[in-house]
Amino acid sequence: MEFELNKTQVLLQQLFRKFAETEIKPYAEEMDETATYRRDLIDKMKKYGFLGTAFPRELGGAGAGYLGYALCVEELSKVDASSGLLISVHNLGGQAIAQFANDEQKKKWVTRLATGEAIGSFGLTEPGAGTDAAGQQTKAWLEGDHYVINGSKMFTTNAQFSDIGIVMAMTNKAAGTKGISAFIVDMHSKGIEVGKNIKRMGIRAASNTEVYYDNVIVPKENLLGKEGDGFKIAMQGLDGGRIGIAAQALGVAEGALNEALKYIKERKQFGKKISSFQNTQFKAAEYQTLVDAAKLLVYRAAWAHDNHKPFGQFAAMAKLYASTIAQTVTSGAVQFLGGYGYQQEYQVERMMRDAKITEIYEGTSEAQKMVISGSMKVF
Ligand code: COS
Repeated sequence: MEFELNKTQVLLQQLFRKFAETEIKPYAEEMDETATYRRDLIDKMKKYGFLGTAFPRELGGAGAGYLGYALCVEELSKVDASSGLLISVHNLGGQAIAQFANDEQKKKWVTRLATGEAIGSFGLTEPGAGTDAAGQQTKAWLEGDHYVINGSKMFTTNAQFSDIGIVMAMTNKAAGTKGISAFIVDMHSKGIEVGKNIKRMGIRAASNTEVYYDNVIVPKENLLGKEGDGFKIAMQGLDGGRIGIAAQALGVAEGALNEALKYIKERKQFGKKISSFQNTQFKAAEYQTLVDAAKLLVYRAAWAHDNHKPFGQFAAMAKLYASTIAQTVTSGAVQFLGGYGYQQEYQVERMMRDAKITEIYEGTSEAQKMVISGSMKVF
């Protein structure tokens, strides 16, 4: 059993960390405050190939697998959860397409996602279909050589930047989950309207909006798999996506702990550095243990993915646990900083707000428990 990253992974980790510290961190507070993601940062991440970390080399990606991708999301999320999310949802949409695309579709769509030329998104959630993802109201029907998509999707991350999306729609309502189909959609198509960025508690710099599909014409050849494969494509996509969100939660927790550790070594009370109090040391020890346990779960899920082993349950466990400890650690970091921790100027306040969403999106903690218990094959 190997508990260490290999040389390439260590180099990648260093690259992601340096980029996060020098390019993203200086803007994290401003992007949170203005609720706007900087386009120049997206361009830089494209240039460095971050968007293609997990995509295979033959399609134009970096070929670093899900472990490389988890390292990317983790390192960026240490300084800014919205940056980690951008990469993660691009990968969620792109990999769901890559996994089920035929050769033509790979050539036409996946290579653009793998090189970062195009930004990806994932359209499943609707105003009335959240945890019950099967309750799709968006419809698609075939008319000659094309499908027509009509409906709306809620909370679409990357919507304002997205060029290529995977969109799920009902093609046969009577067939339930087997009546849902998945389409590759050019997000600049006529009839697509991207709503306003939704005001929210955390990940404020991210683009996350409702998207309306008003009789959007999609060529027949953009159907992924067969009609009716959409639910399974979405669920398998989310199995992989959850590794990204788990890595994001882990990164946020580590980022908050790093900030707190810096602070306690400087802050003095009762004539001593507060790091010298055993209460502080014991709390730090608890948080470090939680972070390390989450890291093992996240890396195990990524490793299982990369080694073609069943990974859905591992991904759900990693997301459930990492998102839970992210609440404890970010809240504890704010507590370490006391009144300063509650101020916007110190980053732990943003990190505590950012952590909450990791218990909600790409499946709530309750949905993760459904996946985990379902895989236990005893209920
Ligand atoms: N991979 C492949 N197939 C899967 C699957 C997976 N991970 N999960 C479910 N399926 C298949 C099942 O095998 C079943 O197929 P059969 O009918 O052939 O047996 C079918 O899909 C329906 O599965 P199930 O009955 O378990 O579906 P439910 O409607 O009960 O949904 C949950 C189960 C709640 C776990 C699922 O809807 C879910 O994950 N919800 C959360 C959605 C989410 O993460 N949303 C955020 C999206 S971000 S935009």
